[in-house]
Amino acid sequence: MPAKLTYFPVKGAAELTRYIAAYGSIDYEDNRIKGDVWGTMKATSPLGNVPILTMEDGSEYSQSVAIARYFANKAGIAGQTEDEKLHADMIVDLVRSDMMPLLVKTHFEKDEEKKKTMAAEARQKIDAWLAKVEANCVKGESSILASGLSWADIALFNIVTDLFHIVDMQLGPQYTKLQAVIAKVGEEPKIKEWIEKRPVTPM
Ligand SMILES: N[C@@H](CCC(=O)N[C@@H](CS)C(=O)NCC(=O)O)C(=O)O
Repeated sequence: MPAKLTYFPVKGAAELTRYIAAYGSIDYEDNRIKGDVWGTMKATSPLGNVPILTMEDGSEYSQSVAIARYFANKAGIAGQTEDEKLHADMIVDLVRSDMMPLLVKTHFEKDEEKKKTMAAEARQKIDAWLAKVEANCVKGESSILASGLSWADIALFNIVTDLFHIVDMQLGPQYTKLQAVIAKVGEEPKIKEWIEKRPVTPM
């Protein structure tokens, strides 16, 4: 029995793991639950939130980035050296801890005026980070790591292609290195196949 990834029926915090699993041909159960099911599961879940990874022996783990890193290690794309792993983690943390919360908070804001202000702030902050990543952090031809494709590239691809639309943002053409990274991930046959076959969801 493969490990089971439990999350809501959206891309959200689980999609990075789903991309990595697709890229690495890692077998897992993509368990998409509705809110009412979650209501009964929450109390006994490890940290009171999803995603949750349930192993064959029944043990459960939480935290989306920890789960994604586990899959990245299995797929051999966490980095080829300790220093590369640190570099990849740096980019994943930037995407997941700094960029993504700005987009998620904007998405859930109900006040339309506030939402516009939050979106503008998110665009400005994210763009400043992208400029830094473009200038300082792309070590390979079309990959963050010198050794080639890693989960850092996939994390960037995930936020640019699946979440930037929340704040009406695109990756600017001036970011030629990052454009190459995103294009490379998008051209990977297993990633393409996952995008074609995954459930269609707005987020
Ligand atoms: N830092 C955690 C955050 C997890 C989290 O906030 N999950 C949300 C969905 S994205 C959740 O479980 N919401 C329902 C709840 O808290 O009951 C992670 O990355 O896994």
